[in-house]
Amino acid sequence: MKDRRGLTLVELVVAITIMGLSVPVLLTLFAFVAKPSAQTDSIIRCTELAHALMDQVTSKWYDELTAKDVNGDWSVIGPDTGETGSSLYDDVDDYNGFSEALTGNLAGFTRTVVVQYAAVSGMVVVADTSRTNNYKLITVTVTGPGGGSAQVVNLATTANNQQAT
Ligand SMILES: [Ca+2]
Repeated sequence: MKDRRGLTLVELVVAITIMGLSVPVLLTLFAFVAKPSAQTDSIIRCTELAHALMDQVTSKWYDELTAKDVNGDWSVIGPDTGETGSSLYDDVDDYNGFSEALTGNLAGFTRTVVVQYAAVSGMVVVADTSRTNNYKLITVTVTGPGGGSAQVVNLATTANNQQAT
């Protein structure tokens, strides 16, 4: 015959005590598991924001000059005269030193850009101060809340001067 009696008070107190002790441990474990997920989300968002800015930068001309000057140089890296904001930038190196802290639902994300002339030798790209090079190395870095960050690197060439602004 089956025993159909319920829990005794002692059994109930023991069960509540065990649950009381285990719930904080489970919550701590959940927070430990959830944290990498939040960081992963932040990294994904950083990567999206970096690519979006890189697309904006590489949509511009290779250089302010349409051809090298009489010395065989392209223009100096950085915004040109009168280009006081990114809405006025018309070539990729104007973005060198660009930095913005995003607002609204993207508050906490910061994007920065470094542009430098580069030399290409085989499969190796290195920064180079010579303005005669036909390559500019663009590095977009995004940091976000929760420890996320992403960096996207691209190489602009004189082919960018074939694009419309
Ligand atoms: Ca410019």
